[in-house]
This record gives sequence, structure tokens and C-alpha cells, in this order.
Amino acid sequence: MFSREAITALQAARSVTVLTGAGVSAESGVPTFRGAGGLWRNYQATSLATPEAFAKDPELVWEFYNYRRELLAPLKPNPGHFALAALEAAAPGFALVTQNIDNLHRIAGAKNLIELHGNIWQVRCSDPVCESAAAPRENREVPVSPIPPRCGICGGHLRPHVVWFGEMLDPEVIGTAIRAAEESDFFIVAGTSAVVQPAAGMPLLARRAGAFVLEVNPERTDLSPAMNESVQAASGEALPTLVEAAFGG
Ligand code: BJW
Repeated sequence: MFSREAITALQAARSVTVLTGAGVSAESGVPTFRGAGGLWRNYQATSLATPEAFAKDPELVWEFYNYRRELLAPLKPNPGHFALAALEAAAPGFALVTQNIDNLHRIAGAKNLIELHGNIWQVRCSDPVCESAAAPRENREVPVSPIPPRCGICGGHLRPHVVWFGEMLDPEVIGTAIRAAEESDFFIVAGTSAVVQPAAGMPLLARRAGAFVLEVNPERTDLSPAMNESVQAASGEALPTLVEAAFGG
């Protein structure tokens, strides 16, 4: 499945960085955004993940996130998540950058985890002048009640602590992720269509900075031609195979 060159480069790497997307959670039962599962009540998931949708109809957007919390709550990490946790334990330096908000990498044991697009189990006030807007806190309500939930400080609407289209990523978070990409010797990009910026640019940054860049995805993406190696496979099968080949036995 993987070339000898890829395995040798992974074994020799002092610093490994991984970028994951929704596909890595697909085998746990989480729908991806741009596949057939990206529809909810006939809305495209991506059309609800915007500040405009929330401003227009916070109840609808919260019903969507409530549905996703209900779906996620019982789900477990899959062998792809666990393989990345094993890779973190084996590699001298490691960072896992995820676009996923589902928390499954953390449940699998990831330690140096950089959540680019936030976490569905955190909330903050949607009013930028409220002190809670800058202080996300954990909220594990399933179902969320009331919908939309209210801020205990100012009475405004709480919002999920996630990054919607057109919103800036936290500068510290994206800065840390970019540094990890540029400093890596081996970069894995798994389970992402690589259409959403700035995450989609990270594998190219890593390649330009000299890393060996490996893609794992059942489909080819726009990134595939620019990779050192692109393996068309599900991450729940391919990632355990890779980690076993490099560090097992
Ligand atoms: C499997 C599998 C298996 C299936 N195993 N794989 C430059 C140029 C043009 C536009 C922009 C630009 N810079 C910024 C923008 C605007 C925008 C953007 O990128 N738009 C593009 C769509 C064109 N970016 C932003 O707005 C970002 N903000 C920003 O950059 O601020 C500055 C700025 C703003 C505006 C203009 C310019 C600058 C913010 C992006 C936030 C994204 N938010 C979401 C929602 C998060 C909350 C939530 O979950 O509800 O993040 S959208 C959604 O897409 C979510 C995902 O994290 C993200 C990426 O999706 P992902 O993970 O790749 O999933 P899919 O479904 O697309 O792909 C799944 C893949 O898995 C597929 O390839 C399958 O084949 C594969 N797969 N089974 C392995 N078993």
C-alpha cells in the first residue's frame, strides 16, 4: 500500500505533522461535508456553517448543531484515530492538526492536538462585546436546551465555538499549525477534500519547506498531483498499516 521510500522517510523523521479532515471520522459514522451525507433536512451542511445563517436564524443553526451533537455523542474513534495516537507516541516530534470539531482524536488519545475549526462541545457568546465571547467554555448538553441557548452573562445567544465560512481562524491556532507544517520532515494529509483554506494550503507549505508529504484518501483530490505519494484508501485501514510498517514489531 505504501512505498518503501515513504516508510523509510517516516522512520527517519524527527518531526511529523498530520492534517485531518472529515473523512478520518467517516468510519466512526460521522457524515462528511461534501459527500452524500452533507445534507440535513435538505440544507447543505456548509450553508448552515456561516455567520449569516446564524444571524438570520439562530434556532435553525442550533437545531443543526444539536442534531450533530446527538449523532456524535455515542460515536467512538476508529482505527485511523488510534493509529495517529500510536504515531504520536512513536515519533520524536508530532503535531496533529485537525479540521474536525468532533473531539474523536482527543478521545483516541491525541495529545498535541490543534483544532483549527474549534470544537462542537464548546460554546461562547455570539455578542462580541460580551466577556463570554472571548471565553469559550465546555457545554455537553444533549439535547441542547433551550434552543437557541442563552448567555448567562448578557442574555444574548450562545453559539458553537467553531469557525464558520468567512470567519478568521484564531491567529495563535493557525500560527502554531503553520509552524508545525513548515518544521515537519514528514507530513500526512488524510480524509480531507482540501478545498477549504487556510487548511488546504498546509500540505503545500510543508512540501515547499522540504517535508515528505503523503496523502491518504479514497478519492484523488486537487492536492494529489503535488504530493510525494498519494494513496487511495480509507484512513481506518491505511493509517494502521502505515504505522505498523514504520514502527510495529
Ligand atoms: C475519506 C474517507 C475515509 C471519505 N478515509 N478519507 C482563499 C481562496 C478562496 C477562498 C478562501 C481563501 N481563503 C479563505 C477563503 C474562504 C473560505 C474557503 O476556503 N472557501 C473555499 C470553500 C473556497 N475559508 C474560510 O472562510 C476560512 N476563514 C478564513 O480563511 O478567514 C480569512 C478569510 C475569509 C474570507 C475570505 C478570505 C480570507 C474559515 C473556514 C471554516 C470552515 N468551517 C467548516 C465548518 C466548521 C464547523 C462545523 O463543522 O460545523 O469546517 S466548513 C467544513 O469544511 C468544515 C470542515 O472542517 C471543512 C473541510 O472539510 P473536509 O474536512 O475536507 O471535509 P469534506 O467533506 O470536504 O471532505 C471529506 C474527504 O474525506 C473527501 O475527500 C473524501 O473522499 C474523504 N473520505 N471517506 C479517508 N474512510
